[in-house]
Amino acid sequence: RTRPSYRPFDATTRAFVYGLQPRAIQGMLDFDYSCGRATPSVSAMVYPFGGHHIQKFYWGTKETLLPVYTSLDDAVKKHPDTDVVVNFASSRSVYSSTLDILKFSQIRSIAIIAEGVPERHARELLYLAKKKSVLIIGPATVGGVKPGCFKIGNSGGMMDNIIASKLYRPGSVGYVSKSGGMSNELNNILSLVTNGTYEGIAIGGDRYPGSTFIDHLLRYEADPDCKMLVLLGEVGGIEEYRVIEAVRKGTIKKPIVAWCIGTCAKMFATEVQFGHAGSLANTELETADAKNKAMRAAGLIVPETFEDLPEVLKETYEKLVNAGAIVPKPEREPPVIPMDYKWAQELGLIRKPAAFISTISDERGQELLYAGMRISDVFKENIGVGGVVSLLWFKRRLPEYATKFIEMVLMLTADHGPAVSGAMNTIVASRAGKDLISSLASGLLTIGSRFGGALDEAASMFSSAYDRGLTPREFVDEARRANKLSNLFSHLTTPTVSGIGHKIKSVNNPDLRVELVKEFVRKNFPTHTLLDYALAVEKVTTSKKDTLILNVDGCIAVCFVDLLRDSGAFTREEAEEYTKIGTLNGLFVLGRSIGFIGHHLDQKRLKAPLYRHPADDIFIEMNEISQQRILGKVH
Ligand code: Q5B
Repeated sequence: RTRPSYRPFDATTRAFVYGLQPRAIQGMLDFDYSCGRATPSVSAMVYPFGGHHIQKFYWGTKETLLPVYTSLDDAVKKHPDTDVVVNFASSRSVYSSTLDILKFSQIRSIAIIAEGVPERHARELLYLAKKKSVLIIGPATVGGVKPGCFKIGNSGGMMDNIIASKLYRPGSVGYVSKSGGMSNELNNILSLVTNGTYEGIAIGGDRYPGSTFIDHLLRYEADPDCKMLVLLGEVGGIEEYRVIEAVRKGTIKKPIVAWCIGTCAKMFATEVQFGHAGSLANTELETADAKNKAMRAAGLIVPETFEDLPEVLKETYEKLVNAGAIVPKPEREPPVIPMDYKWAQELGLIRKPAAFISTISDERGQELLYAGMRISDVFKENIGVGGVVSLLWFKRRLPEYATKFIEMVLMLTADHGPAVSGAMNTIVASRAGKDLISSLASGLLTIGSRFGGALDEAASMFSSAYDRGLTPREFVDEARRANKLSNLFSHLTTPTVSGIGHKIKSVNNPDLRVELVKEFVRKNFPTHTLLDYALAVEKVTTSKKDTLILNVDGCIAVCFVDLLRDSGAFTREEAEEYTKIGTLNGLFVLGRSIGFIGHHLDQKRLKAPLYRHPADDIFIEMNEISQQRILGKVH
C-alpha cells in the first residue's frame, strides 16, 4: 500500500464492484474520465452467477472492456492493484459476501450499499473489519466521493450534477454526513461558497454504521490537503458527541462547521422516526437541538439554522483563504463528457431521423394498438380475424360483410389437398427433416404466377380491360397477342390471362370454392361489376377449352377489386394502390399458410421418412441431339 492510512482513495484507487451494476459502473467511469484519470477506477466486477465473461462500457468517447469474475478469489489474483470493493449485494446476501471479502488482505476498504442489513450482522462485520483495519462505509449508503479521484457507486448523482458541483477536481473541504441525499446538497453548497469538496463520505443512516463521523473526520484532520471540515449529523445516536470530545481534546484542530438535521422533531407531540433507521432520539441527548447546542459550546462552528449553513461555510472558508491556509487554484474548464444517447433524448437535447416509419401498430403504451384500436377492444367488439386483417392491412375498420369476406377467403384458400405445388414442397421439406418454418417457407416459395399467386395480376388485367372498355373477346385476344409476344422474348412462358384456367377443375367439374365466393358476393356486396365482367370472359375462354374457367385466384381477385372500388371504404387511388402492392396475393399466402403448416405437422406426426422421387417417374435423357429434338430445335 502506497497511500497513507488517512487517504484510502486517490487518483490511482481501483475497485471491484460486487454485483452486476452496469449503470453505477458507467457513472464511476464517466466520473473518472471527467477527472482526467488515466485508468478506470473499476478494475472488474464480481458476480457469482452466469460464468466468467466481459462487459463493455464507455470510456469517454471510446469503449472499454471490464471482466466479470465469478469469485473474488479470481478477481484478487488478476488485479493486485485493487484494494476497494463496492458491494452492491442485496440485504439477503450482503453479510456472507462481505465476510468473504474480508478474507482478502488486499482489500482495504469496503462500501456496503444494501439497506435493511440486520443490526446483528452489521455489528459483526464492523467488529471483524476493525480487527483487520479495513475501512467500512455503510451499510445503507450511496458511499462517497473524492473529487478528481474516485467515486463510490452512484454517489454524486448524474454527470450534470457532478460537473455543476465541480467534483471533477478537488477542493479543500472534507465532509461527513449520514445522508447520501444531503451529501449531494453539500457538494452543491460547497461548490458555490468554497472552492469545493475535498472528500465527502455518507456513512449511512443505520444505527450501526461500519465507520462513523469521527473515523472520517480524524482522517481529514490528518490529511494535509484537507483544510476545513464539515459534519452533517442528524437526530438520533450519540456519534456527534465523539466529535465534540475530539475537538475539546484538541485531536481535531482544523475548523469544523457542523449541523445536526432534525431540529423540527420538537414540533411533533411524540418522538419521530425520520427516514433513516437510526434517526430517532431515544433520549434528550440524542435530539438535534441538544447536539447542535453541545457542538456550539465545544467550539464547532454551528449556524443558527440549516438555511444559514452556506453563509457560515463561506465565512469559515474565506477566513482560511485570508490566512493563506487555502490557496484557491485557477479553475479549469469543466470537462465535456459525452452524454448517453438515451439520456440526451429524454432531456430533449438531440434528435435523429428515424430509420423506419411504421403506421400500423404500436406496442409502446400500456396497451397494444392495431391501427389505433386497443387490443382489448378488438375482443370486446369481436371484430374477428377479418377485422384484424382490415386494421393491419388497410389501417381501417371495414364493413362487416367485407371482414366476413376476408375470413371466407382465408377459409377457402386454407388448403387444396397434398398434390398442389406448395403442399408438395412443404411435405418434401418436412420429410427431409426440416423444421416448421423451413417447410412452410419451402411451400410458400412456390406461390407465384401459375400457382396461387395470380390474384394481383388477375385484378390488374381484368380491371384494366374493363376500364378500357374492351369486350371480353377483345380482352382475351389482346392477352393472347401480348402473351405470344412476351414468350418470344422470354424463356419463361407467362400465363395468358391470370385468374383463368385450372389443372383439374373445369366447366363440368366446377370448383365449388368459386361457386361459394360468387354466391356470397352476389348476396352481400353493393356491386359486383368486375365479377360479372370476369364471368363473361370465362364464357369466351371455356368455349375454347373447358378447363379455362375463372379459377379461385381470379374469382377472389375480381371480387376484391369490386370491394375496394365500391365499398365506400377506399378512394379510387387507394383501390389502385392496393392491387399494385401485393395485397391480394397476401390473402392466398395467409390462407394457404394454414394448410402448409397442417401438412408439415401431419408429416411429423406420421414420422414420414426422407422422400426420394422414384427414378422410373423421371425421364432422363443425356443425349444432346435428343434433347434438342425434345426442345424442337432439330427435326
Ligand atoms: N391456357 C393454372 O394450366 C394453369 C390459360 C390459357 C388463356 C389462360 C394455367 C395458368 C393462369 C394462372 C392462374 C392460378 C397453370 C390457378 C391455383 C390454386 C389452386 C391450384 C390447384 C389451389 C393450368 C393448356 C391450354 C393452352 C394454353 C391455354 C392455359 N391457361 N389460355 N388464359 N390463363 N393460368 N393460376 O391446365 O392452345 O393448347 O396451347 O397458367 O390463374 O393455383 O388446386 O391445383 O387451390 O391450390 O396446365 O386451385 O391455366 O394448361 O398450361 O397446359 O395450357 O390452355 O395456352 O392452349 P394447364 P396448359 P393451347 S389456381
